[in-house]
Order: sequence, then C-alpha cells, then structure tokens
Amino acid sequence: MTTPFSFSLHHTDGQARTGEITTSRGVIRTPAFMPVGTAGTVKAVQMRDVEATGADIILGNTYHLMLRPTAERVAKFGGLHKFSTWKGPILTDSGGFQVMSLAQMRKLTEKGVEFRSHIDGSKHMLTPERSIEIQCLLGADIQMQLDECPPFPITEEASLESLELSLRWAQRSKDAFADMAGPHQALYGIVQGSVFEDQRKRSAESLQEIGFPGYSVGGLAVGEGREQMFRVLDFTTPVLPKDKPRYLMGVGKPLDLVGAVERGIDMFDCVLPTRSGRHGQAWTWDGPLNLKNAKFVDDETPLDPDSDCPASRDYTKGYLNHLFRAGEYLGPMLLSWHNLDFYQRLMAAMRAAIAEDRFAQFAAEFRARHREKS
Ligand code: PRF
Repeated sequence: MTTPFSFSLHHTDGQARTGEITTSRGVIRTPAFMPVGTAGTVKAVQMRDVEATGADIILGNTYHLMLRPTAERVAKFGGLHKFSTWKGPILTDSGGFQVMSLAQMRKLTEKGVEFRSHIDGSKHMLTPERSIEIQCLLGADIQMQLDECPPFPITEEASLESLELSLRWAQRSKDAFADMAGPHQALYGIVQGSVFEDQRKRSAESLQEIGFPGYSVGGLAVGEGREQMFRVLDFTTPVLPKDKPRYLMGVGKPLDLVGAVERGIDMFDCVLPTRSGRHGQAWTWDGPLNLKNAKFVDDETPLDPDSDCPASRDYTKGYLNHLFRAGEYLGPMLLSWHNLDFYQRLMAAMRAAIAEDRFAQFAAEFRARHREKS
C-alpha cells in the first residue's frame, strides 16, 4: 500500500507554522525549500549531494521535460524519480508560467496555451488536461494546476479576466487529475489575482470550493517588489485553510523566505541558490558574497566552518575565487552545493525557531545580520 498524501501542522508561532507533509516517497518538513531541478537535474549538483543538504523534495518542470526528452520517454524509464535517481518526493510545475517566460510564440485561448519550443521551434499545445497527463507520466508526487501568471503591472480588469480563466482551468485540472492520478499524489490549486485584495480573496475562496489538498500562491515575485509581495501575503494567507500546505511559487532570496514564513507560507522553490552559485555568488548568514571579487584572492577561510557540507567547510574562499577566475567547472558545482546547503540550514533554523516559539526573535536577528548588498 502506498501512503496517501497528508499534511499535519505541528506548531504555530504567530502566523508562522511548522509541520510535515507525508507522501508515499517520504516526509517533507515544513517550512520547506525545494531545489529546482528543471530538466531532471538540480543544475551542477548530484542528487546524493542535494539529499545530503537536507532537501526533502525537489521541483521539476512540465515545460522543459515535455519538450526534451518528452514525458513519454521519461515514463518509459520508469518516471522522473528513476530517470534522475532522486528518491524523495517531486513537485512539478504545470508549464504555463514557463511557456510565458521561455517559449517563442504563445497563443492563449480558453482551451489552453499553444506555443513554439524555445529549443527547436516545434509547435505544442498545453491544456489543463495535457499538463496533468504529463505530470502523471513524470510520476510527480505533487502537481500544479495549469494557470496563467499575469505580468506586473496589470489592470484590475485584465487581472480579473486572467483569474477567471485560471479558475476554470483549476476545475478542469482537478477533473483530469481525478481520472489519471492516485491517492498518493496531490494536486494544488494556484491563487492568482495580482496585487488586488478582492481578487486574491475571490481566487482563494473559489479554489477552496473546488477543493485541493494544497494551495499555491502564484503571480508574485514578478516585479512588484518585496513590500508589495508581503502586503499581498498579509491578506492572502488568512483566507487559505489552516490545515492545508501553502506554497509560494518561485520565491526567493533569504529575506523573502523569512518574511513569507512569518506570513504563514510552508513551501518555496527558487532557482536563486543554484543560478547565483553558477555565477559566483555565495549566500551566507551575513548576506551574499561575490567570490569572483579580488578581495578573496588570498582568503584562506571557508564559506562556513560550522557546516558539514564539504563545499561550505573544506574549500577556502581563495580557492573558490581561483576556480571562478580560471573558468573551472568545479567553481559552479561547489557554490551551487554550498548555496543549497545554506538554504536548507536557513529552513531548519526557521523550523526550530517556530517549534520553540521564538520565530519573531529569529527573524529580527536574521534581518539585523543579513546584508543583501555585498
Ligand atoms: N504560476 C505557476 N508557476 C509559477 C508561478 C505562477 O504564478 C510563479 C510566480 N512567481 C513562479 N512559478 N504555475
């Protein structure tokens, strides 16, 4: 018997919550950060090393995998878990957001979104039903409804129209999921509504009428800025059910994570730790460091002697500086690994602070120490 999907809330401290999501492939401790494994790989980091950082779940992308190597081919290999060697749970995004940011030609209709591949220009159609079919072929444990993430800024009228479309797609996604998936899998609805309070409320309420085992907050971190994002979360999380996980999509920097956890978010994903790691940026308790900077040439200290991650503990900043200056592959590999480790340690610290009713103090201390400009 496979374990059905469930969420249990262990403790709350203000709006911040800690708990566990149980899936047939393992437990996800929340608040959780999901490393992004877009194309079936967490870029430049081996799965065993991702696991050793303490990540309980990774994210995969419908859009990239449907184009290459195709969902059908992944299914032939036994699904994305076997194909990639990641044994824990996998969450997949539905594809609409990536179509809008990456595909060459896009035509949005009631039926779905038609687009041309950014890889070879071939034509494809993604409907709510096809997105779920692909996510099932991949074997995703947590799946996303197809939605439209509108650009920012957007007028109230255009946002409402987009939101209504996403709600109709939510129902179609749920119907398709009921036909194709099992009780060990879960489908999340995605709250949209840009920065408009009444629209966010309408979205959250309508999604709850359809009924989902988890709720994502989409349409944020699209250029509105941190303060606006926090303001939207301030009125969005209170209208979501307490007993279901809440996932803030595509967020963010460490200070975004702390502020969003403070506002009741349970799950995150972001390319930042791996992407910035590939470009020479290391995230630390004190803030980001640019390891390419000449000031590190003779620095004989590691990024974090207290970590048990080899990338953080065993290599000097001077060596990392050398790797980036010499264009060596190991530079991006080590910094991606270090950044993932730092993100997991930040999440673990937040979970412990919530469990011990000292989250406000933790957040204040973190904000006092963490400087975003290096
Ligand atoms: N919708 C989906 N995926 C997403 C987003 C969204 O709004 C965002 C917005 N930050 C990131 N990824 N489906």
